[in-house]
Amino acid sequence: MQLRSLLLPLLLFLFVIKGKMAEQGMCSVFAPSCEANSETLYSKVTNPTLNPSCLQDLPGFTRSVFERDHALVTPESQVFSPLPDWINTSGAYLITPAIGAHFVMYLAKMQAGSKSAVPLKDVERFVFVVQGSVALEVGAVYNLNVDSYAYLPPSMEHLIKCDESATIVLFERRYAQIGTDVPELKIGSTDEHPLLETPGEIFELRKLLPTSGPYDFNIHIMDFKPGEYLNVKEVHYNQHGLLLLEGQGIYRLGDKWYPVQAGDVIWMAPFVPQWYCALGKNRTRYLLYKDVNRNPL
Ligand code: UGY
Ligand code: MN
Repeated sequence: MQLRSLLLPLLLFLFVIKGKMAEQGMCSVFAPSCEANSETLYSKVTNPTLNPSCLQDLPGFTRSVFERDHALVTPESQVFSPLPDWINTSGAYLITPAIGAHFVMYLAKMQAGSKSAVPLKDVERFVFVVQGSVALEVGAVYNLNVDSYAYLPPSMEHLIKCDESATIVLFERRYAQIGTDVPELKIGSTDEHPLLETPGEIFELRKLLPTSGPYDFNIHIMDFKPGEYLNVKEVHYNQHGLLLLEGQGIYRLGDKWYPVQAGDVIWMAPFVPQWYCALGKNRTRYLLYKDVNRNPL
C-alpha cells in the first residue's frame, strides 16, 4: 500500500523530467540516445543519431567558421588556457585584433581564489557575469551575479575576484578619447534597464551603457520571441561581438546562413550583411558589443 502511494508521484516526476529533456533536445535514458543502439547491428541507419545535441560530439564536426568578414565560434571549438597574469583563471580569446577587430572579447572561467589582471594601458574593460558570481573591488566591493555587469574606464584600478566559480565575458578596447569628457565607472544589471524604442523593429532592446559621447562602445541586450526577426537587413560601419545567452535561431552573415544557439559567439566585421531570426520554443537573448560615437574617419 505504502509502495503504491510512492509509485504515482515517482512516475509523475519521471514523466515531467522526460518532457523537459526532450524539449531541450537533451540525450537521456528517455530521449533518443547519442550513442548507437548496441542491441542491433546497423541500428544507426534507422536511428537518427545526428540529432542536434549529438552533432558536437561527431569527430571533426564543428559549426564554427572563420571568414574574411565574420566568424562563428561555437562551444566545441572554444579553446581555454591560463589567462596571462590572471590567477587561477582560464580564458578563451574569441575575438581579437588578429581577426580584424579593434577589440577583444573573451570568456574567463574563474574558480575559488581566482583574481583578474589589470587591463593594458589606456584600455577600457566591460565585464558581464554569465554564471556564478564575482566580487569586484574598485574602491568599494560590489557583488556581481548572473546578468550583472561593470564598465571600467581606462586606468581605473580594480580587481575581480571569485570565491567559488564563475564564468564571465569580457570586452576590452583601447579607449578612443575625444574632447575632455571621460567615461565613468558603471555597475548594474540587465533588468534595471528600461526597454528602448526600436522604430520599425519588434525585438526588445536594452543598452547597458550611457549613449553619451564619452562612451566609444555600447553593449546591447536584444530579446526576440520565437519567430521574431531583424526587420532591417543590416549593413553598417560598426563592428560587433555577440554572445548568444539564450535560445536558438538562424543568423545570416554575408551570404551564409548559420543555425545558432546559446553559447555561440559571433564576430561581425564592418559592413557584413547581418540578419537574425529566432526559432524554437524559447526566447532568444543576445549580448552585443557595438562601437559607437566616433567618426569612422
Ligand atoms: O544595433 C545593431 O547593430 C544590431 N541590431 N545588430 C545586430 O543585432 N546584428
Ligand atoms: Mn548590427
